[in-house]
Amino acid sequence: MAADTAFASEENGVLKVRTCAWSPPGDHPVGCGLILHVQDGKLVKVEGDPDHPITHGRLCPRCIALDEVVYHEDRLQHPLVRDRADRGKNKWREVTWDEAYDLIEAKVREIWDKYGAESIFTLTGTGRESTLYAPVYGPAVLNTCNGASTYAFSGQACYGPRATIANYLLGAGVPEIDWAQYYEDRYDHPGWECPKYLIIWGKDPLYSSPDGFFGHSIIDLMKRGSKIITIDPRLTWLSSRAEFHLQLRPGTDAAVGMGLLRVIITEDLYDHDFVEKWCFGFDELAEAVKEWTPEKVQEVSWVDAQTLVGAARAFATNAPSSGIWGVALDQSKASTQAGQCFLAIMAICGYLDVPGGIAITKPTSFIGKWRYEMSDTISPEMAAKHIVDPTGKYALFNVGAAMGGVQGDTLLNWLEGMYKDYDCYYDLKMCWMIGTNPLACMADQPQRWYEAMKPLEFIVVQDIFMTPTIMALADVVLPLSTFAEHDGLVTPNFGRNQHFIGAMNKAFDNPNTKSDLEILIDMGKRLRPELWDRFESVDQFFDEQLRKNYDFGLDDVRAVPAKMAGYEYRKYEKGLLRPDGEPGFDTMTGMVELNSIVLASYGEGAVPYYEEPEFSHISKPELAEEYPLYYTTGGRNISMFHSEHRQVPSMRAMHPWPLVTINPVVAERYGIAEGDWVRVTSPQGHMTQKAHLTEEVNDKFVHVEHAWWFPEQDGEAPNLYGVWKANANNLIPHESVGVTGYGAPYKNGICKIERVDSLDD
Ligand SMILES: Nc1nc2c(c(=O)[nH]1)N[C@H]1C(S)=C(S)[C@@H](COP(=O)(O)OP(=O)(O)OC[C@H]3O[C@@H](n4cnc5c(=O)[nH]c(N)nc54)[C@H](O)[C@@H]3O)O[C@H]1N2
Ligand SMILES: Nc1nc2c(c(=O)[nH]1)N[C@H]1C(S)=C(S)[C@@H](COP(=O)(O)OP(=O)(O)OC[C@H]3O[C@@H](n4cnc5c(=O)[nH]c(N)nc54)[C@H](O)[C@@H]3O)O[C@H]1N2
Ligand code: SF4
Ligand SMILES: [Mo]
Repeated sequence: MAADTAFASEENGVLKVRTCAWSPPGDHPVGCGLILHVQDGKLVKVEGDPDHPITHGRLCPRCIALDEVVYHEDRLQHPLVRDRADRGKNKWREVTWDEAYDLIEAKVREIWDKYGAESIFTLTGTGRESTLYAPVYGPAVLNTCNGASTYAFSGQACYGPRATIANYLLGAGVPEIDWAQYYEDRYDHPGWECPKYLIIWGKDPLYSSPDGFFGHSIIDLMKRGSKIITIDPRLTWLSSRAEFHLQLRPGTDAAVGMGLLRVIITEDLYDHDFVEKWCFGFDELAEAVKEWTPEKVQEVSWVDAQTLVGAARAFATNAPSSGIWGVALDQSKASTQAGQCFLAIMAICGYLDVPGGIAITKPTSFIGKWRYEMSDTISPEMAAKHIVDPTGKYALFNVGAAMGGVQGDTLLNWLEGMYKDYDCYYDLKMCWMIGTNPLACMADQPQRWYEAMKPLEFIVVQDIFMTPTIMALADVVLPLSTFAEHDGLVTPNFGRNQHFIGAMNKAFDNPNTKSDLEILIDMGKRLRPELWDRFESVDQFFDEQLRKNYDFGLDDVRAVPAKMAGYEYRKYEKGLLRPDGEPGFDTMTGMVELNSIVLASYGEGAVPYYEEPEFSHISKPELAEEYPLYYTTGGRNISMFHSEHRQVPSMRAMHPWPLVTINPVVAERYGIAEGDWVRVTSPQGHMTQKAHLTEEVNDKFVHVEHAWWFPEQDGEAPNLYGVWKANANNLIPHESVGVTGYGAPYKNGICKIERVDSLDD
């Protein structure tokens, strides 16, 4: 590492390298500014970069503990291989990179010849850095139709639903609050206004900083006067400071959304001018929400009628206001309807694309474009073999959803052999996992996934640590470099609403490890040289992608803490959203589609409607007698990113055990005290976590943490680091998804609880 670059300087033998964080270790593309202090080639200190225009030096504990990850004794430092017969056993052999690559290449060629490339699939996870490159491994390296963005995820219950709905209804990328994120001078930017109210719906951004949204900016906005409306079953920190907390029954978001819309419409609080000029289908929407009186909403969702009315009035009559919708909306069968409500509220109040409102951009990014080009490299005959549900379900996935990929429930059914009698069926033989640990975190019914993946002939995974999934299933493991050990670029919101581009600058070497992009290029050259031979280095790759799309290159991005995107308001009036340059939105009608012809064409409702969650006291009253409580799962905590950080000492010290949060009144009813082990059972399965008694949850539901495993326990099968014991996804039903195939109930179901003696009960 040279000190004479725009992003590094040396002081008293300490090299200070400016960089933007992403992953590994896991994170979303917030791209927080860091100064990494390096002495004798070793990371000695992590500091926030005060000049970074978004984070201004602020960091959360996971980045501060970066050295504990980099130098952890369990860190994977060599490629590992194991005989297929030894899956589940700790019988790894260290090999060189070339040996690992030779083995993978030979096996892929054998599978291509024997079974066809369609028998290979890739799996990936949430928006880590790998998210930019993982979708390319399938089509452009392995030559398969079953690659791009395939997840072991029932209902693809994260981001895909929201991205798709935004695409169809607004013709735009993923909407964000206008938190002045596009400007160097941020909150001082001329013309920017502070939102008066913020609806924070099914999201807890202070802990999650999701997709590129710097969660702490909510506090910045509150300090500048923004008032808060939360829609959340839990009394979160933000709910406790909110003007209105709509404490709903998990999974009833569409009812609350229609209730809010009804108040705004019947009390004539909406923006007539915007609705007349720019919205399609207002009358149909008004008709659809008519029956959702505050009283009816209260009956269905348990949200107090007066709180609902107050929130709707405050939000609609205080322009500009804004809002964000979180993963809780994706994680219910009714994700589409809830999303329709969110976007309709923002649209009819006139808050789209105005200062202090909802920021929208075209869903394009330079890396995204490259990704789509590279995904287009399979033959039409191969593309025709793409796995879809042969019974004709999930029509949207048959034509390609916004994020592509094989629908998660369909994939499990396919692996389990459910479609064996259909002409289109073929056996799957190989899987490559890039940035996912499905048995611990992503997969519903994880033990079914485990059994279904076992017969595969060959499984490759890349990671920084051993995981339960790797121990259970992998044949080859490739060790990854952390973001401090490689070069990269950070693209907030994955290019679907990108407020800056940040340079991730390598601060020190770890020669035994590689990044996702380096592995991609290496394997691409071996397996499809015609696509990859022209890439000589990672720097050349980034520079080329940038220059194709902007008037600057890699050095220009590296020269600044963050290259800001700038923003133009009211693009729909100026012809800046549509490819034809006409005013309006980039939808079929040129308007915001409150009545969605596209959704209707996929068998969905054109306007929102309410459907009970599949497992509730209303839809299954008899079952609910046995399972009298609701559960929700997976609220994020600051020291862990999904299944990661369990082996990082200071992060684990902050959160030593998986916690099920229970209201003290309920706990007393079941004889449960703080710290007791509690078994939670749903109609689908059970798991055990430690009781934490708190009024964050009311007396009708509990909150269960997700993605727990125990790196300190025996890793070999059947224990697999205790991955089945506290696994929230044992509770989640398979194929309880929306009409389009999107949305699954990871955050709403029914359960019973009991005190048990240990984690093993
Ligand atoms: N019950 C319940 N389950 C849930 C959720 C919930 O709320 N409740 N949330 C769901 C959601 S929203 C999501 S998105 C999924 C997430 O699920 P996944 O994305 O599968 O997350 P992890 O299980 O943590 O697996 C990621 C693995 O990638 C490794 N890794 C980290 N950084 C990188 C990188 O840059 N490149 C590569 N190649 N690997 C990396 C990590 O070490 C880790 O082992 O979980 C879902 N599971
Ligand atoms: N530290 C950390 N950060 C993360 C992650 C992580 O694992 N750790 N994961 C990343 C990923 S992949 C994602 S998708 C984002 C997610 O980040 P967020 O969108 O903020 O999601 P969660 O924290 O899972 O849940 C948000 C809120 O939804 C509430 N909720 C639960 N059920 C319902 C419901 O039925 N309706 C409504 N309206 N609310 C409900 C929960 O109580 C919680 O407060 O975070 C990302 N950031
Ligand atoms: S949000 Fe936290 S963990 Fe993520 S990059 Fe920023 S400081 Fe690091
Ligand atoms: Mo997610």
